[in-house]
Amino acid sequence: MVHSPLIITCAPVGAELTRDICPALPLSPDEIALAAEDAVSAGAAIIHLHVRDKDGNPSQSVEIFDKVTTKIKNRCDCIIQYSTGGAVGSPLQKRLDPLVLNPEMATLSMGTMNFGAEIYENSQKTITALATIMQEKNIRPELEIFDLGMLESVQRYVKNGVLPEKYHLDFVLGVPGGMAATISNLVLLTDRLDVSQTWTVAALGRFQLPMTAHAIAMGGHVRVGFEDNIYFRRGELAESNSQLVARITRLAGELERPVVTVAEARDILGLAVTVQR
Ligand code: KMH
Ligand code: ZN
Repeated sequence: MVHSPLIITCAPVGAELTRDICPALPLSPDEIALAAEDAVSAGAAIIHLHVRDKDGNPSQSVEIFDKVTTKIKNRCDCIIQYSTGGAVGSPLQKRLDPLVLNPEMATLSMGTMNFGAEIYENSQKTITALATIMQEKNIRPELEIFDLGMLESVQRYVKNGVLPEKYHLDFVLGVPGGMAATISNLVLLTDRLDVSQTWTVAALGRFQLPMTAHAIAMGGHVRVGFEDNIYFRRGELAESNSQLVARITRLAGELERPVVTVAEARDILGLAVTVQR
């Protein structure tokens, strides 16, 4: 695991944040594209993409996803991973809609949970519908695991042929209602995995830094960005998404995990290199 290449994902926007609490939050297509370019320059290979409408509200509009995707691609090469989670309460059809644009990757949340005061619905029907369309369109899913039971259910979907045998996971830790962002939880989760599977950690708030540091040491991959954490250090807001990515790149250097190129990330994740969408 030491010396193995590290994939950094940046989640620059999310669906929950507002400018009131995060003044540097990119919202317009140009702002999101610029944030993505800066994050990629700082070391990110994957951009986990949510988009906003002209009023800054979370949106699953195909037109906006298309616009932002084009703007990002005009600025840099990276793996664009669409959110199919959207905002809590987004109807299934809206969550599916952007997949018509054939992104290289998309997220797939693996179960229903309390998400703060709300319910984030991911029934078997929802998971199967999203996974099936991704399989049909050769879109690589990233399986979002918020709790242990979600990881344990992955095997059922593999057995049914709904998910591929080799998969990539994102352990999203620290959501109120999900698994806490602790080292022992991360060890519990990763102990259940076959070494052929790849995994990332996205930890919320103040847990982002220690959990990403541990993931780097454990041989996993990491996600940072405003969607999960808006602080650079205690009491100090991050100036930008790229500031958070750059810190991971520095940490990775110290821990001898070379940060991947985008081509290497495609190779590790089994993305078709010839399909440049
Ligand atoms: N906004 C959360 C309710 C994803 O992008 O796939 C869901 C989420 C997961 O952010
Ligand atoms: Zn997301």
